[in-house]
Amino acid sequence: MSLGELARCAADASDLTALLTQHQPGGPESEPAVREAHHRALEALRRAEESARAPFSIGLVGEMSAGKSMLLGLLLGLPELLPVGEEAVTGNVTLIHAKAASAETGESHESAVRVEYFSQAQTLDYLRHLRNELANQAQSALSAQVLEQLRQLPIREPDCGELLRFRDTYLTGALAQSLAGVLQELDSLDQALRRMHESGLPLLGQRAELDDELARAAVVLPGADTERGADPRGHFRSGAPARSGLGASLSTGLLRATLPLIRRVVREVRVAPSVWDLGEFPGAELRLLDFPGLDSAFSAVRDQYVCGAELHSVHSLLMLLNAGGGAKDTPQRIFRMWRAAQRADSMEDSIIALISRFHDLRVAEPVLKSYAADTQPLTREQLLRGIPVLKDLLASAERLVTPAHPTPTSMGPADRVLLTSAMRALSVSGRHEQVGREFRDKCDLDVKLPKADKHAETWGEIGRRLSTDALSGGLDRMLTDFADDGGLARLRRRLRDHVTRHGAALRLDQFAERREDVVEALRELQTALEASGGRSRVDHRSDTAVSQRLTVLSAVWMDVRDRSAVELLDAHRLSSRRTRGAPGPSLFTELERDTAERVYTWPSWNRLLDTVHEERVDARRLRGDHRVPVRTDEFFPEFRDACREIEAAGSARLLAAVETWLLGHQQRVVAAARELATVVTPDAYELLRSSTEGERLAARLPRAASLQWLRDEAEKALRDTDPAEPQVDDEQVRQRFPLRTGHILPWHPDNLVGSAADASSGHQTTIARHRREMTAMVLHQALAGLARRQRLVAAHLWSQADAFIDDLRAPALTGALVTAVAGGKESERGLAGLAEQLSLRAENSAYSWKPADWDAAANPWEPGGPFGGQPFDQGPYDGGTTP
Ligand SMILES: Nc1nc2c(ncn2[C@@H]2O[C@H](COP(=O)(O)OP(=O)(O)OP(=O)(O)O)[C@@H](O)[C@H]2O)c(=O)[nH]1
Ligand SMILES: [Mg+2]
Repeated sequence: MSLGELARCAADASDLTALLTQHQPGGPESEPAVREAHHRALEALRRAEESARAPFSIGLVGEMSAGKSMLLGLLLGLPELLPVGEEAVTGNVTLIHAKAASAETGESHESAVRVEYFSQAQTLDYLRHLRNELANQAQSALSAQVLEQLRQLPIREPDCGELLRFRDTYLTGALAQSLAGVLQELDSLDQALRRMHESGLPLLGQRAELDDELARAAVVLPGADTERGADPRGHFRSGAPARSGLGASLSTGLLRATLPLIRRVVREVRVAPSVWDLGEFPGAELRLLDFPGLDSAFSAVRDQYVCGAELHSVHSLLMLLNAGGGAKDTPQRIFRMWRAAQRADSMEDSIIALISRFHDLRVAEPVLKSYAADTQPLTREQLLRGIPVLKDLLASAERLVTPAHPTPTSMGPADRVLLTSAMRALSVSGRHEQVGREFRDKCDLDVKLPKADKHAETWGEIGRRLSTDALSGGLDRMLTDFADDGGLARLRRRLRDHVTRHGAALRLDQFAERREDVVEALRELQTALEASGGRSRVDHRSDTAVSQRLTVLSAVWMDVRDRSAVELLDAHRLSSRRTRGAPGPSLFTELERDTAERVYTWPSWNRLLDTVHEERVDARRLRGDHRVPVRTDEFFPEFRDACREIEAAGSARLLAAVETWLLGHQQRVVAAARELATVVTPDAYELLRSSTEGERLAARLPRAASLQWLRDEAEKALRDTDPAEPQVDDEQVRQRFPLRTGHILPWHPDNLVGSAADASSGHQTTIARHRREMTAMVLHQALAGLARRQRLVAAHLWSQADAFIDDLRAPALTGALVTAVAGGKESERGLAGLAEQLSLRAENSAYSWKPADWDAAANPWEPGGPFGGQPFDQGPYDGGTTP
């Protein structure tokens, strides 16, 4: 399966959505079961389409303060993009839509930030999660009866009242202490809901544009803001976006107070190609998600809930192991959470493990120095024996990324473990020079950067000393890459390789579940429709027959439309008549001939020639008292009139050429229309016309079968826009006039040598040359006028044909034709017809629920197949025991 498959799934989802939207169950007659199933199906289709169209997404996860937020900002070239800080800072998920900025853009920048609140349904779900969490944690302390009461506690409104009353009655004293984590979350949620009600703003299900300060309030954990964490305000952006709508009513206080109701913050970022060329990813786009640290004492229950929900849509994980903290079990826990959220088999394939803040690795300075200084060859084995904390970290990182059953395309574990340091990256990129004072202080850059640089250099030395043989597992390169730039270039390359290699498969894996949901939902809708007696009197089987033919017809029209934009502009190719199927001379040739004929008949030429012949004028005898033969100016009126006439004639020639061109396409148009007529019979056509709306739709069909109306359009365009007198003013013509005025013809200094006879033939040659020049100029003028008209006609025909194609493809026409062909009226196409249409449409779509689609017959292991259904152990491949 490929990305093309995903595109098809998205398109099919969109088609089916259109079908369902067209047939809304409204009105009192529709049953609640149908309405619900309809709603669920639409929802499943929406999610499936979203998933199929979604760009590749990568989540950054790990324990708190592993450096996720900072690393993410640096990857995109915006170190201050996200709030960072020494203790748990991130309290909400941030989704970053990262797109490639244009090549001219020197810097990465952010273009918008918004907050998205939980919907009502999500809030209820979160409340149920808290209830179930309480029940699980209090299991051993409550009597079976009370526990059951808790489990059954109804949650129908976004309101904590019931749960709080239960807490006050049963969850007190020491039990309350042991449940403190969940109870605290319940309290925060209660306060958030109260605060929302007080504000009078219906926040649930809403999204709002924010500025930097508000965006910060929406992600930073309470308490982390003032004491900890750097304020990134405005250092990287030229002015915060203006807020409007709901965003304008939000305040920092309200966002902080309602943080438990926030689903996520979304940021749109344009990444400069000089930082990271996102053009290498499908769609030149990536989604990156910054998660809260998953071992924070502040908000563990909520974090896990929110992250669990978001992990669902993530294709791959960057799992950060904090080198400064040593190996922990948080990553394994996260992995389990992820596995629970996804269903794919080889999840390890889609994890990249980063040993982050690597320069903070706890190794005594002298030990490190001794390895760097030693001149003996060094093996991985020796290094890890001397630095066990690195050995442990590498081992736990490799475990994370090693699939139990590696596939041939899996990257080796060594390819998916990286050493990184945001500090080193910041230092090498030089961006620390641009960050704000506050950020610098809070991240303690003045102390951390030099330390990072020093350690990086030492590690770089060690990397260069390490042996490069297979046993080193690439550790030498990992270390030197880390030393070079904090490992970011290596990370970006790995991500690109990863997406190239696994992108399509991972996205399809994830999509598979959404597809199943759709199939299930459509099947339920089908059942509900049939159970409600929803059978229409119209047989919608004609649907396919009609739409297929309409598609062919509009394809032919599209071809005419597209060719008109090119071919009608080519005067060398257009011709105004056809003789016995072959095109006559081109418009260009015709015009050339017209012009030559016209110019050659000017009386002035004869006068000139007569002068040369009869009077045998010899220029040498020309004196001031001699009669001046012909002046150049005398040719001007003839030249001007010829320009006007030839240009005016161009209009008629062009129209004739357009007509011929259209006739060349007529046959295909008629053939496609005839094909449609095999299903839209005269009876069906009459039925279609029997209503006002139908009449209007029916009017399109005769047009679709003939190009005559386009010819009339071309004529109209020429008539309406061409002025009666061609716009050739004297001044313009004068500029084109090829002879210098005020001279006499045909005396040319070259002809003054030789005899009188020589002079005469020389004069004739000059006359011929003048005539050619004159012809060329008139032709030039005529072609310029013709080109203007060609553009006009081509543009007009293109837009007329385009609008007409839209009409042909409009679902209204298809729908009306289907109904008419099936012998019904438009009014019968309500919900009743949906059951049939649904089953027909789904049959050919990516969401078919018919088992036939799986092609069971082609399964070679089925009885009767080429392998005759033999069990493996009886076949020729029985484990090598066959001689
Ligand atoms: N020494 C060092 N400090 C780092 C590095 N990366 C981040 N930090 C610091 O570590 C602290 C935590 O960084 P964050 O990016 O907020 O970490 P996080 O994983 O997002 O933390 P939470 O969101 O709170 O879980 C900040 O003070 C950073 O300045 C690094 O590579 N080296
Ligand atoms: Mg963070």
